Amino acid sequence: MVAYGTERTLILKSKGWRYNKGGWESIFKPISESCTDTTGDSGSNWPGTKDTQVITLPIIDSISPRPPYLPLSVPEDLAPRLIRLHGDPVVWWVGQFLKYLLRSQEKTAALLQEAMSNIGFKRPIVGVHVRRTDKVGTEAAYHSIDEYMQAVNDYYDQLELTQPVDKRRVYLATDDPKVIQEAHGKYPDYEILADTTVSKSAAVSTRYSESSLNGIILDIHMLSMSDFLVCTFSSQVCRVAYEIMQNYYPDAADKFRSLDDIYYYGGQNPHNRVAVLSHEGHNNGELSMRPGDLIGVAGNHWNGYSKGKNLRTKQIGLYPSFKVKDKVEIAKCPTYPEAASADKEEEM
Ligand SMILES: Nc1nc2c(ncn2[C@@H]2O[C@H](COP(=O)(O)OP(=O)(O)OP(=O)(O)O)[C@@H](O)[C@H]2O)c(=O)[nH]1
Ligand SMILES: [Mg+2]
Repeated sequence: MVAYGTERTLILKSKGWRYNKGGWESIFKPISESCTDTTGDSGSNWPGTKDTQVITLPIIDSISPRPPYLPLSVPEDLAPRLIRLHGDPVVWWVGQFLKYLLRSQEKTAALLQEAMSNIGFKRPIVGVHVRRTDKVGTEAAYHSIDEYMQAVNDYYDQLELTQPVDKRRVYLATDDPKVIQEAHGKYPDYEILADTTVSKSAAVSTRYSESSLNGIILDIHMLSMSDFLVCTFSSQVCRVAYEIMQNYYPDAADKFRSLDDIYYYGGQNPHNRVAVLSHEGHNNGELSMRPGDLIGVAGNHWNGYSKGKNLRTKQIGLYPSFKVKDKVEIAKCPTYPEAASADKEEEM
């Protein structure tokens, strides 16, 4: 996104990465075929100047100063159409970058193809991601398999109102193989597709190996190909599947149920909502607001209430989720007219 915002070429320094020493190109197509070298006449750390040839960018959390086009922003030229057509424009926008970045090398494409047919991937299917091991108790709370399956059940109950469902099918991805065993035992009426070998290899002690990397790539692919996602958005694994999913539908903003966080982009700029209806807090821990107030997002309790901070009054509290709408952040970006005219020529 910074490359897009500054009209620069992105060079990804991925050699020696913990998940794959060989680097990005052993799995995905290179980001550029021709511009791969970071040597140049001048270089500096972000932000540099317009004339600096090579700029080194840290991870998103450390980028300072913060350019306006970092997530959750969408580019100004696309914003009006995106806001009209998509339930969460920024997720679509992030998905566009993933669509380009995650172009598989032939070997990777073959792996995905083969795994899908081997496991019998078939619709309808709900992708369930159960994140355990290092995550639970440190970065996220524990959720039982029953909570996930309740959400799966709700999805299929609703689907059955509009079409017959031959089989309630689930693709289960998890870093804990015990979850697969438990799900098979407790939910015999469901067709549960899962790969215990992949799950075993996701153990913290083996996850930084080649076969485990293939496993997580596979799981994310299957999750993204599902009709609906049930997971915890506190995990990047499910958020990235949700982002990729946006490439397969005009608007897949509502095709998920998260048991914890709302969608976020790790390291994002502040996320605000705008009050559309007023609310009186009445001293019961609820937030007071007037239409037009900006509400800083603190989370959704998924019971009709969300938590936030009224940026006008500084009050923090719960408010009925339906009384606000998302504030879509819009950033000025280059519009790449030369790319649009190249498209036209191709069409002719
Ligand atoms: N195969 C597989 N591996 C998983 C799954 N969930 C988690 N993992 C493993 O756990 C790792 C989690 O990634 P981290 O390195 O912690 O990356 P992160 O971006 O912090 O992701 P989260 O911790 O999930 O938010 C993945 O890369 C996998 O190795 C899963 O459903 N299937
Ligand atoms: Mg992690």
